[in-house]
Amino acid sequence: MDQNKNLRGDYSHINDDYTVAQDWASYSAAEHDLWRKLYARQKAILPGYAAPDYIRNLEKLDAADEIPHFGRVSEKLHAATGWHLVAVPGLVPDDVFFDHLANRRFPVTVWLRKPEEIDYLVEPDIFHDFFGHVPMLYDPVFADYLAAYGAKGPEAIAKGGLKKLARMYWYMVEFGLIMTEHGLRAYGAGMLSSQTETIYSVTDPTPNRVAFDLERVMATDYAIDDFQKTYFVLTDYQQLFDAMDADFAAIYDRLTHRPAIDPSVTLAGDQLYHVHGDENHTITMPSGDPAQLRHA
Ligand code: HBI
Ligand code: FE
Repeated sequence: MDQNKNLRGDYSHINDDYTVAQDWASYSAAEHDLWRKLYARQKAILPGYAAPDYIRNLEKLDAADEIPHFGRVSEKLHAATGWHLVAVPGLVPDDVFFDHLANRRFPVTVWLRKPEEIDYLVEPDIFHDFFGHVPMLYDPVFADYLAAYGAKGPEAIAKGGLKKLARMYWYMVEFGLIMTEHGLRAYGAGMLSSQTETIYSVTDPTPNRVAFDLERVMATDYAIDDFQKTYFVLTDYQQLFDAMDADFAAIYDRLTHRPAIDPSVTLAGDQLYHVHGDENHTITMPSGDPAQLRHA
């Protein structure tokens, strides 16, 4: 219990698996107002920057008018991809988190940020967890990937690979980009719950954009308090599911003896996407062919 002492949520009534009651009736009118404001503001910037699958699935959630009721959402979500939402007071220990994912239970924080935190907060709140993460749980391939990813938890903990496994979550669940026929799009929860990073991640020439490679992701460090210096790019979500077949223990062994890669650099072996930053959002693909990005 003391490991939760400096966390914001109320951990005094948690179950063994760190779940709590959502207590939906306890949300105030002001909190529902703030939810609507956050939702509308974020939704407005999605076209042309967020992945089309994410936008379509967000609409299915029908969560614009009030703070969502996890039980009602879980009924629809479970019918679609077998996932449930479970209410938690905030961050939970890694082993607990992985076990929830492996069993298709997505932990969603119950508290909402304060109005003065509308642009940034340190710990994930219900808006980050729900608006950022839950839509992708409707995507059958991504939903299967995330359960398979969770099942990798015990091995990572046993083999000292936790940090490497966590990088996979950070880069491919929180900050993932996908290349679509219309160009780069954001599907990661960390960008999609942030007004500024959604646009930055798709259009700014500054960060590195590296084609997804499991070992490269697991080797790459990250900072939690600023925009990412490196994003990894999928061509489809199936790549994530297929990557779960790799020998993670062998990767952990190989990486143990190597220093982490600084996200501000690229390596000779990287397949890079180059965003030119012009008004047409031209992108040079790893193959070298220029591609035209059109805003949806
Ligand atoms: N707990 N509730 C919650 N939500 C998270 O996203 C979360 C967590 N605990 C650990 C964690 N994420 C990361 O360390 C993952 O990479 C494991
Ligand atoms: Fe998150």
